[in-house]
Amino acid sequence: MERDQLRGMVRDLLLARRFEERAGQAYSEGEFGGFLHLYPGEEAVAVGVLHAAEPSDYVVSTYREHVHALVKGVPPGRVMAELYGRRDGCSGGMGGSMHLFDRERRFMGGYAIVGETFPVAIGIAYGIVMRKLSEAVICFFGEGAANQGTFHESLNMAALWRLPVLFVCENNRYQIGTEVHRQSALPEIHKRACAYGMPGENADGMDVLAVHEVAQRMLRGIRAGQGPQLLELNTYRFRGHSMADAGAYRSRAEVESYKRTGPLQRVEQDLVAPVDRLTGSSIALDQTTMQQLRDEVEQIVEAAVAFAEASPAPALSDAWDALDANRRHETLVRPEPRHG
Ligand SMILES: Cc1ncc(C[n+]2csc(CCOP(=O)(O)OP(=O)(O)O)c2C)c(N)n1
Ligand SMILES: [Mg+2]
Repeated sequence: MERDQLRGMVRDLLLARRFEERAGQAYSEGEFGGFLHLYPGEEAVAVGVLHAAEPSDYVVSTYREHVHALVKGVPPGRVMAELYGRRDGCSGGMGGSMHLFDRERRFMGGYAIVGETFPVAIGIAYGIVMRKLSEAVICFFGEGAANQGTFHESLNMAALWRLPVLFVCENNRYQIGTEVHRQSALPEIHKRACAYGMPGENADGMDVLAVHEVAQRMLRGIRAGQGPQLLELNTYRFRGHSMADAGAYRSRAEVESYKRTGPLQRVEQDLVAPVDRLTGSSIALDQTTMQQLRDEVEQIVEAAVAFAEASPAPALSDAWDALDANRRHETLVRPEPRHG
């Protein structure tokens, strides 16, 4: 790995953490409403996988998707403006936190329904096969979604038709307040791959370099036409399920133990320490570089907030113009503005 690539990954880890903390703060201050599911603790998953993606690869994700959008290249200001429900948001301010979308960057949506991502992913992948392209679809989902019918149906179909999909399970051990062993007969989700005749692997989702390495290898195979694969990444969320969740079902000791070995702590230990087990001292990041990166992401996030705050709310007519049926067929009649 080149030093610049490593630097980019560490920068995105820091950006992801800071963006989410700042979004949580703005939400607590009443700057915007709706649901808000934050990602601290899980950053190495999105960053490691998406640094192995090509710009031509597609991404579909869940409601916990801000970081996936950011790392796929959606500008931070447009993501923040969407959380604020503003016109310059990446979904025109009409989707909010759970419905980010950016066709140009091939970020094909956050989805609020558990298990909704799978059929969307295989539909896009089927389009890639029809056009004989060497592109991949990366489908992120939580371990809670692995017991939805759409998981089984979609993985079966993906394998049968050799669709180019990397299914990425973000196993953070909890589905809101239920721990995985209470919900899943087989909590090691990657082992289910054999039921569909596809390769399945798991890796430490707290270690960004390990994630990157396995995702790169799997994606290369998928783009080369080898069919779908299932990757399970073991991780943990440091905050509640959403801003409405105080997380009383987990002990403080458990949360603290994960925090001590979180993705940013790993970076500090592995990349900054004088003896670098992973990369060799020639590309290791020093403390000065780390501080520069922290300063850089602070500026990016504050600029994103300023951008969001300066953006107006969408007008009612924006919602009308966003209807795809309107654009394609013009069969619907715009309602007369109401007076009084
Ligand atoms: C079909 C469906 N059922 C229930 C819900 C309510 N719900 C929202 S998130 C969630 C838990 C999902 O857990 P997991 O897939 O592990 O994702 P995580 O939040 O841990 O990232 C549930 C049950 C929903 N959104 N959709
Ligand atoms: Mg979960």
